[in-house]
Amino acid sequence: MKKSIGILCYPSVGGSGVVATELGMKLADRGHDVHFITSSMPFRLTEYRPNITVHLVEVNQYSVFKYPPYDITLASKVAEVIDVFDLDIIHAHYAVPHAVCAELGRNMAKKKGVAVVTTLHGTDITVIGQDLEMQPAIRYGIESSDAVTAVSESLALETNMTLHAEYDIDVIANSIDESVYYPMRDERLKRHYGIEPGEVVVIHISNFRPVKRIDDTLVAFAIAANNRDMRLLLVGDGPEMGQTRRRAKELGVYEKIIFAGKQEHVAQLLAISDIHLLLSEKEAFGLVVLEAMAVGVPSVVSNAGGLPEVIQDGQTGFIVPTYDVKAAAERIGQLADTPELREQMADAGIRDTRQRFDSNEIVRKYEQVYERVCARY
Ligand code: GMT
Repeated sequence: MKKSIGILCYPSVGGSGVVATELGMKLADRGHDVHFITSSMPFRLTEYRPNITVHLVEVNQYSVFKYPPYDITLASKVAEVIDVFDLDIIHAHYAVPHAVCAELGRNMAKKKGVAVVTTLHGTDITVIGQDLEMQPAIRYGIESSDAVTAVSESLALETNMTLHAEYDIDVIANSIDESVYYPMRDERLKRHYGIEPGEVVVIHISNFRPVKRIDDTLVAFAIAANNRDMRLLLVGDGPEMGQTRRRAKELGVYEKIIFAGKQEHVAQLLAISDIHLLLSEKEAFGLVVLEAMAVGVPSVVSNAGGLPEVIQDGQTGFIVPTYDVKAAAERIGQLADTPELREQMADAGIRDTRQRFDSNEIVRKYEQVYERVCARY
């Protein structure tokens, strides 16, 4: 049955915002009324759909406020949107503050019987959840939700371990927009970046936060690139970027690196790449690994969090022990030296994306959760 769904998410670049926005667009395509309640326009919301409305949360900067009350303003907005648009469900992406604000908002609303679904994305548990001061808020958000989903089995397990709980969590994997991420190559763009024919391009895309272990990426690349014609394409920006540049110089690989900066359209950059590298310390799912797979770029990933649920070791990419830069370098070298292996893994990855991560199938799983929770009211 068609529903009116409020989606709370971080609108800017970041996996959880991307997943929430793409889910909202798919739900709208399937006839649901979707209301994004967020601080700015979700950046992946690029096409007009009549049944999507964006409600912006504007925080007043009164001088009495030392800290602008974003969370309270968001909760008030949730209540307003519930009442004005007769919402059935609030779907909060990321435990804090969104799950907590969803609960506060539905309590403030005049309309009763609105269900709350919370999706855990990763750092809300694996990083923020480690902060004992935040745990009561995260627990409250989870326990007051009618259903909780996590993007991988690993994250569901870690949630229960971190919070010493036995929550019943539905695991629903991430998916990608198949009209954006599909098998493609782009030789012209290679020329733009000065990539010579025969050079193997290794790509890393992230928000350059400590959890991504950029140093391991640089060291693994430096080992593999010794005596090989290779370039490292770094996409994204974040707190570790300064250190990344310094370290690249120290390791003598600076000249081999293309710093592409923060980019919203990474499919085109994947299309000029041969190997994708993600050696995070923690990674609940690794949406970018799925994006690479869909474009036909095999990944070398660390054995962290949900990454082994996305990559099938030796089939669609390689999994190496977390922090083991030598093992990562060996796998990068193996892929660089064997184009047939890259091609074989690319084909297997494209097939696997279609089989296990079909976006329609994944949206249907969320719809089943919505049906289940709405039946309670
Ligand atoms: O660190 C990031 O990559 C951003 C972060 C976020 O919260 O937006 O991504 C998390 O959610 C993504 C979407 O579900 C997952 O694919 C990422 O694995 C997860 N990041 C981490 O767990 C570090």
